[in-house]
Amino acid sequence: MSAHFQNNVSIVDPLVANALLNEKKRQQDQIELIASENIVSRAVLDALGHEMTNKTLEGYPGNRFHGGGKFVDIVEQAAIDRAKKLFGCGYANVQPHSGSQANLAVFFLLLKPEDRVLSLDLAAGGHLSHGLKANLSGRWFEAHHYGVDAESEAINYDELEKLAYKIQPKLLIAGGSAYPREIDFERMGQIAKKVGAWLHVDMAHIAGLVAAGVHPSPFPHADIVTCTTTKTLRGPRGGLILTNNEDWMKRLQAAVFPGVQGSIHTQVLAAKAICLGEALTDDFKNYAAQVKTNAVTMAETLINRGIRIVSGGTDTHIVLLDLSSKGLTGKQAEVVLEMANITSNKNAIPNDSTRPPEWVGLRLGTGAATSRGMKEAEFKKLGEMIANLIDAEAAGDVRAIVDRCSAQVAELCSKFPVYKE
Ligand code: DSN
Repeated sequence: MSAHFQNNVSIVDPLVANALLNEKKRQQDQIELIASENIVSRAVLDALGHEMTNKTLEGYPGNRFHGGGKFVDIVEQAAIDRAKKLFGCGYANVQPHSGSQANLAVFFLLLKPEDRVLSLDLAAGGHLSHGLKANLSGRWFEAHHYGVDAESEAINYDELEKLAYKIQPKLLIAGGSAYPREIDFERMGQIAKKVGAWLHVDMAHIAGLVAAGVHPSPFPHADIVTCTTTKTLRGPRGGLILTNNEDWMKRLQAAVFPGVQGSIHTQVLAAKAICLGEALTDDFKNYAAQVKTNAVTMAETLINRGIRIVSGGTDTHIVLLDLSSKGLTGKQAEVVLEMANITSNKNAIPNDSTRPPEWVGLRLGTGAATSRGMKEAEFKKLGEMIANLIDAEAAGDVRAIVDRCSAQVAELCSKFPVYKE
């Protein structure tokens, strides 16, 4: 057998092998609080590193442009069937390479260039693929945005309705990447109908919570739903598109392929099928409920320590901190947390600066650490550590606190290990 089939990465490419090893160790040694991350099962990892990656296929199960696709057909059909069952909808396209690609396919299906869309403002928790000027969606479509209520920092549906009447969008988009509160999909569906728009829900962040029934479902209110499989759904990097509109299915397939994508990431399809199967279990329902409980615990702990939480709390896995009263930027907090091996990300908060280095928000999420088995006691501890680190950074003297928190993080990481060797 040739060396090509035998030599592993440490023989072929020590530089990459080393980075892979270090990344694995980083994941064991750090507590991951980035809200868009999670830790997939060993089974999902098996699929991602599988020989199925060698297979090139275009088209859909039973109707392909290449031969040799019968085993990929099995996994794609399983992913479709499981997605439909999990989210209670009639049609699923499981091919999008990412959430942004899924959104692009929806635009390709429903809009013409310069059509109007109305979506959540980025600083209020929206997503760049919903019409940011620097994104294709903002260049090709006329994007308008709704924000959040100045006081509650949650969506004000009466205001949104007024704006929707004024803008008359063709597509109303719900969802985003830093909105911590439950979204009233029923009300949004009513608003969309009143103004003659379609409702597109991008549930990328909360898909796992929706799957487990701990966040209301966008169905039957949404016309079309997209998500990633990555975040609370705890699967591989990739996207899904879901709908109940039978008339759209054929055009939706064409919008994904050949509309915005070429061939499928075949091994990712297998990983998607696995994660969707996992999400149908009672274990996953318990996991998702714990994700939410942990977020509430962490938010309450931080509030009790005098840190302002945007919207005063959370109904999801996201806890968004406003560090302005501490005189800190999100970046400063992100750096000091990482010194203690806690990973997070700076984020805009409502009415924040448009310049990322000046953002005063820090976004935390509970999906990944909950996958390690951490519960309320650990998230209370994490909340206290984060508050200590922020206070120390604000006081300009972090060394002792960083040392103390690093030791506590190391203890938690060894008690809640990730993958076995
Ligand atoms: N949208 C980015 C985030 O939420 O972090 C990546 O998915």
